[in-house]
Amino acid sequence: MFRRMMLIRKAEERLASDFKAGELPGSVHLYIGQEAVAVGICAHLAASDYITSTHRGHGHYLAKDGDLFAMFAEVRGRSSGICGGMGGSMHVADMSKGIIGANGIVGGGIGLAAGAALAAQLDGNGAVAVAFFGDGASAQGVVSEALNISALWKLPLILVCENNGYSEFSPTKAVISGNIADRGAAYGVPSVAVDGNDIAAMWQAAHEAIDRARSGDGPTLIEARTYRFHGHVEGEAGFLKSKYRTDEEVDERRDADPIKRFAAELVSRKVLDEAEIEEISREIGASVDDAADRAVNEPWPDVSSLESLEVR
Ligand SMILES: Cc1ncc(C[n+]2csc(CCOP(=O)(O)OP(=O)(O)O)c2C)c(N)n1
Repeated sequence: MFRRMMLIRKAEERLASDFKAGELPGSVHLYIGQEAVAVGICAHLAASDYITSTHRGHGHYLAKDGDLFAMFAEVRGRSSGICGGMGGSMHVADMSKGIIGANGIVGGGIGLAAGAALAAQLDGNGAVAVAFFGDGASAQGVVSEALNISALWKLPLILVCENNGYSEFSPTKAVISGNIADRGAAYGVPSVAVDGNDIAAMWQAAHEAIDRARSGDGPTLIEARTYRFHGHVEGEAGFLKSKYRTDEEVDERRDADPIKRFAAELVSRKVLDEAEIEEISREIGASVDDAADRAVNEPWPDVSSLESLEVR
């Protein structure tokens, strides 16, 4: 899990620098700071399980074993991208691994995950579906609909709300009433608020929820409280007239960086020492750079491929 979190961090740091260099078409929303959520959940999932994601989807994709090179190629819009270069950053998907897709429509993945959970139930194959969504998306009506129908039909669905404190440039408290985790109770859905920067807590909450879903006991709502260290979207400083959060706030929250915390825990339990952590970081950084560099010179898609586009 530590390696997977590090992979997401390094991949996104590379995307940040490629974006800054003006090399990436379209907008890029980074997941840096939220890695423990995707990894803690996906550690329990097989390729036959489903996830749906958001506009901030690289972390979910990589946590569910999405191919690194195909992601970089996709973000660059190249034909070897995971969606043939036609989806870009906000639509990374790989059906063969149950990654039903990132989604530019806020809340757009929630109904899809409920549908995948129904399909899994009908197939009787023990698969589960996880919908990742943000605190802003929690105000979308589809959350209520998914809670209702999944509770009624005992669908193997796990709703994971990543409350990172902001919906675009609005603080959560300005747009969301009450506690998100409390909303499940109205539908009889077991719900829990978790420290989303604590990998052990995330793993445990996921274990319980996924076990419940696989046992036929229905859905769970997990509110993972976390924080994003980057902007809502890369390059936002260039168009925002004023700041919506202070540098001091971001710096303070860096103390709870999920990777730093996990590393400290591994060192204190003598699982790894500082030098080994440094080596893992270097090694993963090198493999990320290799994949990203290879994507740079990949061919653009042929326009004619638009007519036969299919997502694998
Ligand atoms: C249906 C819809 N409404 C509005 C938007 C514009 N929009 C894009 S991201 C975003 C904020 C989403 O916030 P949240 O769900 O908390 O996710 P986060 O960005 O924090 O990961 C909004 C309003 C959109 N893409 N889709």
